[in-house]
Amino acid sequence: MVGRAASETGRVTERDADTTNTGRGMTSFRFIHTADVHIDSPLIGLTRHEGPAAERIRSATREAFDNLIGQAIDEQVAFIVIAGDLYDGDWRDFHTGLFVSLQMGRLAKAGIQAFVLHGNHDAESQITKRLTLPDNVSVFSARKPDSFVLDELKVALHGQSFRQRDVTDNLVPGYPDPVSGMYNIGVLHTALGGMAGHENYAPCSLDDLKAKGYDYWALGHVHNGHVLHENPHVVFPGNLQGRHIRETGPKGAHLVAVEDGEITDFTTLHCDVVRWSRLSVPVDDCGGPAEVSDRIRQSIEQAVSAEADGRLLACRIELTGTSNIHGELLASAENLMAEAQAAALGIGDDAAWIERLIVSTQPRRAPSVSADHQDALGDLRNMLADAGKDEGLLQQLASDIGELSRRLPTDLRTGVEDAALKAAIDGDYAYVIDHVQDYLSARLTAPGQ
Ligand SMILES: [Mn+2]
Repeated sequence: MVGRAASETGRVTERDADTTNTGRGMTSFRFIHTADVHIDSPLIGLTRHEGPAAERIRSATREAFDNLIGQAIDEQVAFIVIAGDLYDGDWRDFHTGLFVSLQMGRLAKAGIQAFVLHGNHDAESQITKRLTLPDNVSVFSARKPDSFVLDELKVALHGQSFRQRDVTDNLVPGYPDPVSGMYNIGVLHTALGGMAGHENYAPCSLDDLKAKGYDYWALGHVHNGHVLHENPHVVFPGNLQGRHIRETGPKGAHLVAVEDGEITDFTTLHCDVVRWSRLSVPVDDCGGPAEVSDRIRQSIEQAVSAEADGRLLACRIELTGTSNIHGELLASAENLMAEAQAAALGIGDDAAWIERLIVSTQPRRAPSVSADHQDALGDLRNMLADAGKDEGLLQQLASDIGELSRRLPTDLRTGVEDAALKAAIDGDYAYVIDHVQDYLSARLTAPGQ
């Protein structure tokens, strides 16, 4: 079966010397490459939501992994590779580890090996609780680059787990030379040269990877799937299950078929049980909120049939366009959100769930307001305009908001899309005050106010 190259089956270099130069053997096998499973990742912002859809989202990372294991068994793959961040962080209790033991046990029963590498989220220093995993699971060492050899399949896997969260060295030069006569798979958790929205851990270049002489680089860390190169293959599978609105679209793992050292089939297995989607709903020609609600409902229904493929579709709705009722929309955002939720529930069978509704329309013309209103609004505008130049106030905001935003996790800080929030985090308080002015004006001039 599998041998850790340095112990049970002799050092890689010795094996290398033993191998007569016959090239790769005539073997064929299939394996699954996955990464960034983030099991039991806490879903930020979900606490205020209830109901079956929210429950579904809470358990989604587990269900997606359960799907993956099921597909590995159905496809009778030889092994699976998990290229980092199987766990999201330290386990709250042993349930997370027990769930993984259960899934690995399913693989063991089907005669499937699993090769696990730890990334920044599940680095040695991050995980304090441990469980002994079944024998079919091999974990790459965090001390030094490690190799595992599958003799019958003529496969060698090389990798190094993260010892601590912030690995800033290029790990690739330390990885061993390819074992000749074998199919060499490099397993690495890396941000490569620094991909947008990802901490630049274990940086390396595509050229470093290509030059190593391996056949396949099973990468992890970047949550958007990319095939960066073919022959040798350099692949980020993306995460297995989207966890929030910045992780939209289908998510899954790759099924790779290799015959005589060549990839003959490379497919994507969609394992996600919840799919995230941004729905941009143009409302330019809507004369009132009822029409807007209709438009929202149509948009949800279309997206469910076009994108969800039977899964729960978690939607962020953004109302766009130039509108005669811009102020009214801003003022009734809560109501529109409830209408959107009602429309989602109306489709039935947990087909859709609304994460948020954002009013991003622009006013078509200046709102007409009474003279009294105009005076009061004028005062407010002047006050706010002065506020933007008030050093004392700006300093107060810098201290209060600055303190809050420094406490936010990096991925939240870098992922903010709301313009006012982003300005607040970036320390542009004059913009924040300006934005408050637009919002207050719209609220105060909306009908019924
Ligand atoms: Mn990572």
